[in-house]
Amino acid sequence: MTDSQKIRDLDPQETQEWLESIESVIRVHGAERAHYIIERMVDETRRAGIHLPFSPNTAYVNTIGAAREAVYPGDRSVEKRIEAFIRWNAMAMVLNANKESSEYGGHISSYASSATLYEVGFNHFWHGPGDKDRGDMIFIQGHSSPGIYARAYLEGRLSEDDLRRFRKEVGGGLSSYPHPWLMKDFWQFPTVSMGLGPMMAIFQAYFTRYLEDRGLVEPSNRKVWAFLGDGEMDEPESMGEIGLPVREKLDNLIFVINCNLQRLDGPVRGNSSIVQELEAAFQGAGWKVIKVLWGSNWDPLLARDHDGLLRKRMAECVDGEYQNFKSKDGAYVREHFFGKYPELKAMVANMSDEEIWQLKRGGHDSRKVFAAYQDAVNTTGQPIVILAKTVKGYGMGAAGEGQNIAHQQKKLDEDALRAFRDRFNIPVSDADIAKVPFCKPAEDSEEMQYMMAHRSTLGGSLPMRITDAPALKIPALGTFKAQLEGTGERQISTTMAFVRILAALIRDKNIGKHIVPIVPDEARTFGMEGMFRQVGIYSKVGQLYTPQDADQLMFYKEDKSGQILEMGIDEAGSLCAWTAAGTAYANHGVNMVPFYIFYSMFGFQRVGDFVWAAGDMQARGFLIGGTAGRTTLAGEGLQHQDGHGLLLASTFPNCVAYDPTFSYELAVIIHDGLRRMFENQEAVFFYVTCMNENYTHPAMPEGIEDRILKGAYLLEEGGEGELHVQLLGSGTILREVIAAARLLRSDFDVVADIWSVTSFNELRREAMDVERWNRLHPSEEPRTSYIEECLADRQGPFVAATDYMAAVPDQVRQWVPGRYVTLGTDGFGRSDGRKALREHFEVDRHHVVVAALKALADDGHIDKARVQDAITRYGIDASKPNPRTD
Ligand SMILES: Cc1ncc(C[n+]2csc(CCOP(=O)(O)OP(=O)(O)O)c2C)c(N)n1
Ligand SMILES: [Mg+2]
Repeated sequence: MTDSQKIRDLDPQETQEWLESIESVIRVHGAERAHYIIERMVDETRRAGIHLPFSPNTAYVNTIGAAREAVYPGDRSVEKRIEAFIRWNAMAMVLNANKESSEYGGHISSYASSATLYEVGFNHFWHGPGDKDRGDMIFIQGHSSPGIYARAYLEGRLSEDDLRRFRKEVGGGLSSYPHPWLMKDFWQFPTVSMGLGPMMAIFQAYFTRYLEDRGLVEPSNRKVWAFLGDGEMDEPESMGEIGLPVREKLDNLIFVINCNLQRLDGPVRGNSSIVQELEAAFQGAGWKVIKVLWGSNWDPLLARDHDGLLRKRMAECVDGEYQNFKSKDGAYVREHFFGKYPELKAMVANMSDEEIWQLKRGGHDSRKVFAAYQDAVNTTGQPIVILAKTVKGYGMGAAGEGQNIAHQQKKLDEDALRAFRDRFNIPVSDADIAKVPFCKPAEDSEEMQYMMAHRSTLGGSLPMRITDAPALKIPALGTFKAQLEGTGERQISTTMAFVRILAALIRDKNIGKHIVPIVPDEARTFGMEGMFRQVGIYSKVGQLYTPQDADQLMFYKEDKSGQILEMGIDEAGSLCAWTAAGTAYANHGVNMVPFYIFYSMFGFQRVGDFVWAAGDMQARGFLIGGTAGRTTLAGEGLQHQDGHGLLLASTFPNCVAYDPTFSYELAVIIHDGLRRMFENQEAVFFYVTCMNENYTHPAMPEGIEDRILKGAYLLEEGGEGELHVQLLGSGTILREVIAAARLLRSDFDVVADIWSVTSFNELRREAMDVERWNRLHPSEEPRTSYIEECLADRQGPFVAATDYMAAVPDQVRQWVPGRYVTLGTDGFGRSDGRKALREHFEVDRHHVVVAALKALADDGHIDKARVQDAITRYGIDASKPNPRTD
């Protein structure tokens, strides 16, 4: 109910006079004038000190009234026939898969509710990649994929055989949902994890503007369309970013929310109205909201609604009731919708129950949908959301329409199938119906000709993923000379080294402009503020103010052609911007090189599902886990200190992760990432840790690049001696390991070889691949993994220490040829100095020495008393709390 309906009308006659006045203004001077007068009146009232509550809602009717509707340019009856075939085939795919085995699943009711929303787009709006640019970017509701496949089948892109392989993806069937990883030439955007689609779509639109404003692609009329579920809008990610497209005036972004009023379990908002709720939120944020609620056959009734009673009934009826109506029949709607008021019952007295039943929701009426889309594509200066009211399971009859079980319905009995066939007039005989055959109009039929002609006019089929972007010319490793040569006495952090590498890349004449530095309000944390001035922060409008620090060399410079994406405190948004940049090769035909640097703790852990989607999309680029490590980031404490980012990284199949110690390792790794991702165009992305601990960096030893990349190399040979250990270290803890080697030699006469392990993750992957090959080729000469090759002739025991959970070095346990002891930082972090933290987590030099001696004792090389000696000598408190549980 709107606020005005809640206030009692004290003088109906006076109200009537005011209403007649405004009606006459509309008639004589038009809507704009009427709007002006109303705004003036509201303004005057507020100036008089009267509180007028703000209402972002409009009446519960179509935003575009019948009189303002665009003329429909197509042949609706032919389109209806095409849509009917697609509906049938989409349903048949799911039924056929489940006839074979209920293992396959699949959804019928989501596409059934949204078919018209897609078909109007396909027939009249969406530009394909054959046009002058790469066409529109469509985010499809994941569960509606059968409808998209069914259209591709009609268009001849997929065969009947393909449709029969829906969800049988092993060996190359049609993927359950939009997954570019599994259908590389087809899907562009993975959407099925609810809530990711809306945000990713926003950042696609945003990044398109970035590319245009920086002159990397031609300005175009390309739109990003995101089809979303009304239930999906409950995800915090769905609405969390709706301010940005308004600020950025993204009129290339159109949300279409399929308001079928249901989600998986039942109604989205049984007791209120999801449409009105979404309208208020989007309107309040500054979007243009277009409601498409009622089909054309409601128009005559609305035209007769002089006293507003029908509109009142429409607004007061809650979604639970609307859903229930559609699960019943015309007589029920007459009784329970119109019947609430005698005047309304009288209004439909001359309509049959069947006619009442035929009163459609707006999202099923192509004319209404067309009018909304037309208005949307012509809107400038703001993003648009279309709220389309539909029926979940539309056309499924008693088997699903408006039923709470609709979402999960994967089977239709023969009666339901016959009813579906009759409703959509599909040419399948009674004899064949149980087989649920796929069917297609003849190639020369009016339907096929019409459909193909429309697609051809619009630039061909979509969705389509195209990967023909030219490779980038990567500079030689020597570009990072300063990092390779070491720092001498000067102490720097790997973060500083990274920033210098980034600066060198930005200066490179070939790839400089392709670099996209991304920060979530953290540039100063990582010492990147110099770049503000150097390359500027991207802003659509430039800089409309004098920055506070304008007189300084490194002032805060916002610029239309700025290169840095400063996303504010928004890790999810930054990740989406990174994904958009990292997939520009496919969506824009240009390779962009995003570097997103963040507090490593707020990376995979916080936005892991977005990273998963980026992996699916084969985004290329660098994720830089800044201030990484649980004891290296000293002062920030439990919520900041990351001891598991690398383990999480290992769960992403195409994420290549490194934990370097020295600046030359970092340079070699970044250079190789550039080469693999942007020269060879491999489907991987890099995660690299960077630390803020300052120390000196040696020059790169000769000829070890390859070993750095494989994950480990011998940093220092211990030399001759009776007692030997192998020490493995990574990240900054490698430096504790080096110090431990000195102590072992000086205090215990033990010789240690020191290994710098740049990536336990990569070592494990390679070893697993080799092991798999050997398992499957038992009669051939077995291969040796790289880690085995490194350690084979080395005299153990072996001790590894990192700034991450022990599970990180544990990854290679099965290939270590001897006793293997791992030290890590298991347990919640806490704030303190690095020394205290390393002592607490038992990864400092003393604990490495103790671990090495204990391993030697367990192997029978020394007496246990020597281990006790070390514990005493270094003042280790053996009764201290266990850091894992403390
Ligand atoms: C993050 C996430 N949580 C849960 C699901 C499981 N799920 C799939 S569809 C669905 C209901 C979708 O409802 P709605 O968004 O209204 O779409 P509709 O099918 O009604 O169009 C749910 C809960 C999911 N895919 N992703
Ligand atoms: Mg829904």
